[in-house]
Amino acid sequence: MGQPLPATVIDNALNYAVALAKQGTRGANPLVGAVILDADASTVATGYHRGAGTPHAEVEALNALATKFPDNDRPNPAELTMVVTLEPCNHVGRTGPCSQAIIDAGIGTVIYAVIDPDPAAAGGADTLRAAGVTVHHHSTHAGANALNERWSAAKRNHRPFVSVKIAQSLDGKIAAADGSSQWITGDRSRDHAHHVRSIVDAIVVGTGTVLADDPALSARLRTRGNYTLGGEQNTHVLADQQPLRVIMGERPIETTAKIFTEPGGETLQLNTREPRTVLTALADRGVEHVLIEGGAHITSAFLAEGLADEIYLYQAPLLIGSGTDQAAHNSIRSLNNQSLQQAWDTQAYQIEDAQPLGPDILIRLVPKPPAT
Ligand code: AOF
Ligand code: ZN
Repeated sequence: MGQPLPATVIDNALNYAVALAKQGTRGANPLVGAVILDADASTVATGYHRGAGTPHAEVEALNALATKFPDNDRPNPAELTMVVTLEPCNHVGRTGPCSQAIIDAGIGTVIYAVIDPDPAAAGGADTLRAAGVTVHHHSTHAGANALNERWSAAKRNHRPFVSVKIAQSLDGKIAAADGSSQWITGDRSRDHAHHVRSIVDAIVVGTGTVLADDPALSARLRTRGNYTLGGEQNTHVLADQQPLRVIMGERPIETTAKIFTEPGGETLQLNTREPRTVLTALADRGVEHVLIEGGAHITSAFLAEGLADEIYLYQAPLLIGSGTDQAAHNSIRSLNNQSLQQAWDTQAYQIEDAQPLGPDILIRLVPKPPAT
């Protein structure tokens, strides 16, 4: 084995791996990037995890390595170092385990930045060491540590990762004074939203939305593939898997509602309006990723409790205005911030990505981490 790589080389490789990771889709799984370096510290292969249900970053990087070099001209794997933002997993989930794939490939050294917080997947570093791989935990990379803070917190707190969808007019309305709400955003936005439905485990709405809109809450993709969920084209679709349909709230819903009669996932009514109670109940059922689809009171309740891990904001180029009730049909209600300072302290977000969708624009936001 050669000399250990200098810390600056590892930091640079992790910078690259973090940038790659950000091209993935947030959700049930963390964002993960992997870079393979040769003995001269040159990058020979890279990979990142696109999202739950797709190969892990390490496997993508190993596949890229195998593709790049013909069998008879492959670098000695014992001299290669894999630098990865997250500890390689040790379990068979939807895929995996990465620890075994790395051992099978004969990689000599693995450097990882963050310990896997998921008890089901943890332990990869020990498995690698036991198989004779040199393993270092490089814990000081700020970018890698920040990458999945929200996902890690969700895992630690036994709750699903929470995505919130808001489709609104320029003036932040989700319906007009007469109650009409279909349609504010265009076809491309609605297709995209169906794609998001296809990658989550559950969709949550309030009884008010069911009574007002009578949604089917299924994932219906008119066009498949070519959707940008992360930074680049991400074509994975968990197509045949329909999300669980969850109604929260106590108002009775007729059995003739589309949520019960239209094809889709199982429908569950939880007689509570408390976001944490709903999330715990869903985690107990194995739900790892939920999409909150409104209405305004439900969305606001999740936002108010700091439970939105990411927001999909579909913004239409339309001014709706209001009737006599200025606050009617606002996309967000009842956050009760009394000052701008309080809003900045509790409800500040940062843009991860923005893309035009026909006449609309989709903005993906994540909570701004508290200043350190
Ligand atoms: C890795 N590399 O790129 C990712 C990891 O259901 P699975 O098979 O996709 O496993 C999901 C779990 O694996 C997830 O909760 C997290 O602990 C880990 N994610 N691990 O080695 C990756 N995405
Ligand atoms: Zn893995």
